[in-house]
Amino acid sequence: MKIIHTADWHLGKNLEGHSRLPEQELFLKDFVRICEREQADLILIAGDIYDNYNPPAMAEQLFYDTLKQLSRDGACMTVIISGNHDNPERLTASGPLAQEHGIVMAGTPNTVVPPGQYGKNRITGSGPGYIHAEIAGEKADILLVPFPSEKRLGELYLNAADEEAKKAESYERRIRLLFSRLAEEFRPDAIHLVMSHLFVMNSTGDGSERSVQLGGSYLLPGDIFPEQADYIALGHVHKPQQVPGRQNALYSGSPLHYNQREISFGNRIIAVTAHPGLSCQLQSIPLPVYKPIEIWRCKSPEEALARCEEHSGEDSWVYMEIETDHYIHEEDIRTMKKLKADILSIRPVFPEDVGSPHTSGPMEDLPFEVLVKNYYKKKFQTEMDQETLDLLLEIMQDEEDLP
Ligand SMILES: [Mn+2]
Repeated sequence: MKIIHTADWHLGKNLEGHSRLPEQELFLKDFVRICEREQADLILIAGDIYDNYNPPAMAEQLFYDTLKQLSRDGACMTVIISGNHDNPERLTASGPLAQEHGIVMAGTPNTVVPPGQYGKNRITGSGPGYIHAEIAGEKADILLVPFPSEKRLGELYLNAADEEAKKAESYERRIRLLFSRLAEEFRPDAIHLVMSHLFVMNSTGDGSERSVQLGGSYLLPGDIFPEQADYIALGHVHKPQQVPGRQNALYSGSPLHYNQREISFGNRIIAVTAHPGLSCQLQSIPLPVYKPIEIWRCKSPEEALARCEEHSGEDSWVYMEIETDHYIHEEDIRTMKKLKADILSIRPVFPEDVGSPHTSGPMEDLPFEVLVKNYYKKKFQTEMDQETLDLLLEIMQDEEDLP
């Protein structure tokens, strides 16, 4: 069976108020082409289809058009789970209509997908959080764990008059219990798949899910997934990566760079060849950059103007940082924007800021220590003494070490 794994499309997402739908449309066309070329039997979309609870109508239309094409008249099954950005009810509202196109949708961890014919394939059995499918003559069991927020996880156990579940009070222990129970649904002669949208520890920086990282309780260890799984398709982290210590657990990453912190890595989708009882073969399929996000650091307003003229024909998003000793004239700003479309911001960098950590990159990339020192200096006009800094770092460390 050929499986294609993708996630974090964030359809309808803006960049500084500019729509990314034209780029997303280009990606979706490529995606349909790739799935057809690979003759995908099963497509897994691991959450954050949309960027928010009320996506623009255009984004929904794009999504439905794409799903219909992916179906190849019902030959291919597509399984979709919701991420933290999706509205589970809205995402899955079209479920009954989508069934004939082989589309399976799960909004929350307690979703029960009805068994039956899905296009040319079948779901032969199901329960909360899993399906038993027959796809292209092979059996596949898929555990479906859409974004398991505290609340949704709570609902899952609400009616369970079950001492073990109630005792599993910590988030991590409850998720672990959930996965180990669901793994009991794996049949010995089927391909064992897991889909989820969550944050596993050691996944490295992408920026877009920063609040979740800081939320602490949502961080999970990489060994949380069932041992028996042949492939684990994850969403949530935008940088493609493997879960440390778990070769077959991957974040496919998002198809586009969604902010300037994401431009350092390439976007991709994952192709998986799987058969019951055999280990999976993974292949990474790179995606083009449809419209790059660039940071232009210019030594003067004149250089900035020249650069705008030189690159006026290029289709890119640009953040400009311009070294200057005076505010940049309105007229120059207008000229720059006229010469080069899609300048997202123009930031003057004054002599006193040159070389300071603030200008070396986005603030979020700086170590905590540097941020604190900068803040302290700004606030009190004096350097923070080492003792105070050490104390603060110690407290932060203790916080991180909490179970
Ligand atoms: Mn997410």
